Amino acid sequence: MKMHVFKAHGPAKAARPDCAKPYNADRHPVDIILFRPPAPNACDSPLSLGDLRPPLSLGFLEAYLRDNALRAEIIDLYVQPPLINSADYWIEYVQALSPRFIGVYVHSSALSTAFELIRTLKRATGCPIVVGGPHFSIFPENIPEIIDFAVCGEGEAALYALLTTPIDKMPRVINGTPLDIDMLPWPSFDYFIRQPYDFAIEMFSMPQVVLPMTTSRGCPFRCRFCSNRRIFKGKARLACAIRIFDEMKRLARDYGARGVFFREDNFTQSPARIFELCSLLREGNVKMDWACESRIDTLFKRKGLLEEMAACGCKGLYLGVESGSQRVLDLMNKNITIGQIEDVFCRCKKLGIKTYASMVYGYPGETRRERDETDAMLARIRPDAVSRAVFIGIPISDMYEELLKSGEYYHIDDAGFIYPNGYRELCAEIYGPASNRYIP
Ligand code: B12
Ligand code: SF4
Repeated sequence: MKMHVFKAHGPAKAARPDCAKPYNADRHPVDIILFRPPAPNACDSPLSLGDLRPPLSLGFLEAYLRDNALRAEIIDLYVQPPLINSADYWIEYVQALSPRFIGVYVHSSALSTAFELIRTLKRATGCPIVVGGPHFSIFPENIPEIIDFAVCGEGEAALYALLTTPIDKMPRVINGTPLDIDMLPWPSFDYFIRQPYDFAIEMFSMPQVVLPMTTSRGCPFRCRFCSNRRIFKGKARLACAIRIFDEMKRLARDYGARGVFFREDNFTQSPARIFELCSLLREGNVKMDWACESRIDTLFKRKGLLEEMAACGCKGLYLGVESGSQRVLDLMNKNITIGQIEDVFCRCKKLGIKTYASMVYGYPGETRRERDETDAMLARIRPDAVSRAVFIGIPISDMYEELLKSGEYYHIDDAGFIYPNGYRELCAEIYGPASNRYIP
C-alpha cells in the first residue's frame, strides 16, 4: 500500500528562542507527554547502552511547543526503574495528567522497550500515540497498527501541526520540515537536571556539572556504515557562534554548568564558526571547559584550529577513528588518512586535550592483518579512552544495503540490525567471554 505522506509546516510566526514564556495552563493542561522508553536489558542489545545523557531531541520538542503556547511534559524512562516494576505508576501518572497525546522517542536500539511502553500505555489509557526519532524516520513504511501517528525526520513543526489540527485531517505519517536552526529555542534543563544522568565526563577529567548541547542538524559526509543522511535529509545546518556562546553562559548561570559536551556528528564542521566561538569565549572572559565530537580531517586541515580550541577551554575530543588500516578507512568512505589520525592525536597530547577513539572491528572485507594494524595504531596514538565495537549493519546505511544485496550476513533482528558472517566469532575475541551483549 502506498503511504500517504504529509509535509508539516510550523506556525506562521517564527519561533523565538524564549524559554521563559509561561504555559497557557488553563487552556491546555498538558497537550502531550513525551516519553523516552526504558533502556533494554544489556543482554537484549548488541550495542553499548551505558552512556546516560539527557535526550535533547525531547528537550527541543518541549521547548518549541512551549514557545508556541502548547504544553509538553518529558518523562525519561531510560533512567527510571524497569517498566515491569513501574507500569502502574506511569499509567496513573498519564491518567492524572490526561494529555491529548502520548509521544514516544524511538531509537532502533530500544525498539523492544518502546513497543512495551506503547502497548502498556495505549491499552490502559486509550490515548493517541505519536512516535518520532531515528527508527521510524528510517522505516516509515513499517509502522504497527497500535501507533496512531509517526513523524519522520525533524519533529518540531510536525508535532506543532499535529497538536493544532483536527485529528481526522492529519495523515498517519507526517514528514518533518527542517526549520531555521537559529530560530529554534534551546532545550530547557529544568526536568533533566533533576534526573540521575552522568553529569561528569570522567574520561576527559571534566567534573560535574557538564551539560550536553547539540548545535547542528545533519552531516555532509557519507560514511558507508552511517545512517545519518536518512534521518536528516538535505544540507547540514549549523547554529551560529553567538547563539552557542549565549547558551553556554545560560547553562552556567541557570544550572551551574562548569562545562559543555557538544554531542553531535561533527561540532567542528565549520572551522570559521569554532574560531568565532573561541574569540567570543576569550573576549567575554568565559572560562568554561568543553568537549566535542569531531572529525579528524577538519582538525588536521584547518591550520591553528586545534591550538585555538585548546586555548579556549577544549578539554576533550570524541573522534570516529574507526580503523588503523587505510584500505578499510577507504572502504568505509571515511575520507581520512592514517597520517592525519597520527598527527591529530600527537598534537592533542601536546596541547593537553584528552581523546576518545571510537573503533570498529569486523567491517565487511577487513582481514585479520588489518585488525592487527588497528591495534598497532592504537598503541602508537595512545588515546585516553577507546571503544571497540564489532561491526553490525545499522539501518539504513550504504553498507547495510550492500549486505542485504550480497547476502553475506547470518541474522537480521527485529529492529533491523544486520549481523554479518563471522560476527559471533569476532565478538568472542573483542568483547571477551564476560560480555553480556546480545549475540545471535
Ligand atoms: C548524541 C547521540 C548519542 C548520545 C546521547 C543520546 C541521547 N541521550 O539522546 C549517546 C552517546 C548516549 C548515544 C548513544 C547511542 N547512539 Co546515538 N546519537 C547521538 C547523535 C549524534 C545526536 C542525537 C541528537 O541529539 N540529535 C539532535 C536531535 C534534535 O535530533 P533527533 O534526536 O533525531 O530528534 C529529532 C527527531 O528525530 C524528532 N523526534 C525525536 N523524538 C521524537 C519523538 C516524537 C514523539 C516526535 C513526534 C518526534 C521526535 O524530533 C527531534 C527534533 O527535531 C545521533 C546522530 C544525530 N545527528 O541525530 C546519534 C544516533 C541517534 N545514535 C545512534 C546510535 C546507533 C547509537 C548507539 C546505539 C551507538 C552504540 N553505542 O553503539 C547508542 C545507543 C544509545 C541508546 N540509548 O539508545 C544512531 C541511531 C540509529 C537508529 N536507527 O536508531 C544515530 C542516528 C547515529 C547514526 N547516524 O547512526 N548517541
Ligand atoms: S559517521 Fe559521522 S561523519 Fe560519517 S556520515 Fe555519519 S555523522 Fe557524518
